[in-house]
Amino acid sequence: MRTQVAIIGGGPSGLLLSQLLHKKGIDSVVLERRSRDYVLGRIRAGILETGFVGLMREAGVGERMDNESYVHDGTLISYGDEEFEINFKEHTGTSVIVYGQTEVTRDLYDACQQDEGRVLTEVSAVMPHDLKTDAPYVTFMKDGKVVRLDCDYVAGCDGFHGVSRQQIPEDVRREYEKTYPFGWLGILSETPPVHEELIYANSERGFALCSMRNENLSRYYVQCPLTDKPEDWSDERFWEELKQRIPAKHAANLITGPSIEKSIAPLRSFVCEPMRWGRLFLCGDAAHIVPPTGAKGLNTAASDIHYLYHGLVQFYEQKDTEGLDSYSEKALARIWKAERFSWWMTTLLHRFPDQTEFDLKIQRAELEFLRSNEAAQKVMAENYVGLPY
Ligand code: RFL
Ligand code: PHB
Repeated sequence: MRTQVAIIGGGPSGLLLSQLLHKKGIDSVVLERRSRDYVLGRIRAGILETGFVGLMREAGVGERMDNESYVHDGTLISYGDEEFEINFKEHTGTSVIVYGQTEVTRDLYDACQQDEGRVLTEVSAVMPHDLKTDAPYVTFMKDGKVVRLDCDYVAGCDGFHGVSRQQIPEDVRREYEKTYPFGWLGILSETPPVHEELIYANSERGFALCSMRNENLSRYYVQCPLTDKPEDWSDERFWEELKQRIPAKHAANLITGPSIEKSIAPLRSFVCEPMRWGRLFLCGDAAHIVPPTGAKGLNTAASDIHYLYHGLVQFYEQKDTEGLDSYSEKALARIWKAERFSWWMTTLLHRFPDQTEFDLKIQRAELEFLRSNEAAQKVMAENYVGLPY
């Protein structure tokens, strides 16, 4: 088999890249080790920046998103019973939208799978080869047979646990990592959201987040110890804990119901440098992870795809490799700023096991400064809606 761009991983990064290239007449094949239903069953991000929205439209898959998403002009931040709003629209002129990763991935699968053979699911033993030559290829197993896919370039979109990053030799690859001593327990429930905007809550019992997918589907999170298991948390225990972490006036309005999904995710900051090695380009979670507090995971994946897509178009249309040559540098410059913002929001809003009384006073002072200072609010708003590509 031959294609122009072999894409390892059929999550949002890989599918978005494939669909954007397709619109420009550039061939790609996506190799995904799971089934489509498995990928669509993963409940993850919910907030999309306008940059992401623009890419979905450019890929020709923006219609359902434009009809069914919800525009959010701001967010609430609370500490104890105190709360304040950060108005994104006022400070930046832009907003974010709520449209779940599940929906993004579904729209992309529907578009990509219109082309027979562009997305191959349930493949195994995926392995890129000869990445430092002009003739790289990827081998994999499909239906019990070994297949060879020749290509010009390989996009490593296979998430944090994929094979792509490991292809960069250890003496070239540098990895920067910070783990946090807690996780997020998240639930999805078919109940109306407690408030029209998201609520990021700092409380003495730990962080909580009230988010949503639509008017009858809510997504809530509470900070929990890494040793906890979802089975330790009955729905009742979850709701009781959430109520104690958000301001009383919202707790009084909270409509509870059975959870339809419950999972715990650890929090991590991680960056791999460089993001290019020979003909391999890493994108999204394959190259970097942020804690979810700033809602940047999926959005940083999208900015990588933006840079790589433009680099590939420049190569195929003008035989110019400038965009590909500067990919790693451009992508990393934006990533590190998103890493900083996600780390900052995580530090501002969570309880850390080793926090001293002094640390707590500083955290409180920072919240009060943000509450009262327009410049600080503008900085937060600019980062939250997404820095320019
Ligand atoms: P993904 O979504 O992990 O997709 C990678 C795909 O590659 C496949 N794969 C392979 N395929 C072939 N061969 C191999 N060897 C392969 N190894 C892996 C996988 O099956 C998968 O389909 O990465 P991508 O596309 O870069 O997208 C990134 C986003 O998914 C991610 O940044 C966000 O979901 C992060 N994230 C969250 N971000 C937010 O902004 N808000 C959230 O609330 C939020 N919650 C989450 C999250 C990530 C989580 N993970 C990764 C554990 C919750 C969780 C649990
Ligand atoms: C979500 O709705 O899942 C969500 C929203 C905002 C975040 C993280 C997750 O910061």
